[in-house]
Amino acid sequence: MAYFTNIDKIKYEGSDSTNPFAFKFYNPEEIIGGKTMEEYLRFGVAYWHTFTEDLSDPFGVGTAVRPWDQYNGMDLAKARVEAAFEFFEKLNVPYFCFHDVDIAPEGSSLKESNENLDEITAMIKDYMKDSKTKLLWNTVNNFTHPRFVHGAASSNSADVYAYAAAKVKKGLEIGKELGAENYVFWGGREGYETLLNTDMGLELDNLGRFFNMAVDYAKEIGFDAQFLIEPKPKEPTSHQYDFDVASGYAFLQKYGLQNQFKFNIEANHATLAGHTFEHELHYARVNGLLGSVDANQGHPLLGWDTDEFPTDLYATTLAMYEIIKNGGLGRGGLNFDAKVRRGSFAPEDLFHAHIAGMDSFAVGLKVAQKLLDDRALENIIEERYSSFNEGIGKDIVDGRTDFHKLEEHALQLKEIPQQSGQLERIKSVLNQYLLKAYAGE
Ligand code: XLS
Ligand code: NI
Ligand code: NI
Repeated sequence: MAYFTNIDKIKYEGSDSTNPFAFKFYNPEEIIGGKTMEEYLRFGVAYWHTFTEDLSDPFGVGTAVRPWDQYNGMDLAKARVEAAFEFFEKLNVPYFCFHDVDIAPEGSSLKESNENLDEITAMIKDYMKDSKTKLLWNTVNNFTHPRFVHGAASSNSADVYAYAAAKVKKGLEIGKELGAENYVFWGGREGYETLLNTDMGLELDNLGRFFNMAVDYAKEIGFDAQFLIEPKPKEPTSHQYDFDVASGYAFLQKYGLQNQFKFNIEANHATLAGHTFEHELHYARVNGLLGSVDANQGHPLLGWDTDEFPTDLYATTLAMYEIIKNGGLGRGGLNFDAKVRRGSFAPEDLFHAHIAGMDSFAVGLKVAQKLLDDRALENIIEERYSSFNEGIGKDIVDGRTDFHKLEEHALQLKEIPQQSGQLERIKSVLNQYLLKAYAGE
């Protein structure tokens, strides 16, 4: 059955196109920096926001009008799979991502839930045979059901901990079955509301044990996906344990997991943590830990995870700058962990939103590649740190100094030359590149 009958395959028509169902900048075959845009950007559709989400918010019920609304239970789950693969094909995306509960309803017992998952997994596997769209990553939802009220792998209840482990075990098996490139752990409710009732040390140790057991089980079943932690500082708990890349990295090192995991970085989580998107990407990159990206954006006036589709070209450019410098995303991709606004309830809006996001990252890729080709920022940075290329600077970098030697150097200094950081000039260079890209230069 077809669900989006009035929409044809979305094609690239160029920046002059007035067709709302066409890409203006995303041209999958165009070569940028030696790779096609499709290979570089590795876009993914998030099943939960696009096929499961009803667009409710804390003040109102769902508004989404979806062509699969008439179904319930397992029929609904199956209709969503059919609609999803039609959507992937029409949008021409290489990847998708899901949580267990997005694809199949929970049953009245763990066993029944697993049976539902098996049935839908088999259906998805079948659809994947005739589709180019592959699984970027899967994960499990260990946060929605009331049993996870106090967390999952950081719960105070050992039974809940075991239940959470059983769900991840199943998630790893499904990932293997569908050939997932990655497996994601987002904290969900792994955090706390108040320290007044929390044993943080025990919770963190339990989390560390949990991740180690997940690594062991993936090895046991021969599931070779890249494991990713997705940091988020708050929401739903007031303090999430994997706050940002830096705290996640400390956690991984403490529990001996730093070689087993990389990070899945979400733009809106970065800003919630008081960072920029590019800060989180950069921090992960320079530590060799940039794995994948949840491509979205927050609202500048709202302090929660609004998960908007990415349209800020400044942000996509700086993000792609990091991704190119990383040599691409490897097995990761750009997953649109983004939902249409509550007012954008029509099925067509799902297409408009993805087209907007894909075009925005295509522009970002083009501008960032040009900035790098011209070494527009690289030269500025290189020059700025040139004092470390010779003399005492070179000795410091080569590890040939100690405090005696440095004091000796400092004592003979008469004047210390300083250079301007030229922030405004650099920002205007960035604008120049963005505007040149709009002009098609
Ligand atoms: C929630 C997270 C979630 C993860 C997957 O804020 O972004 O959607 O990406 O569990
Ligand atoms: Ni996410
Ligand atoms: Ni999020």
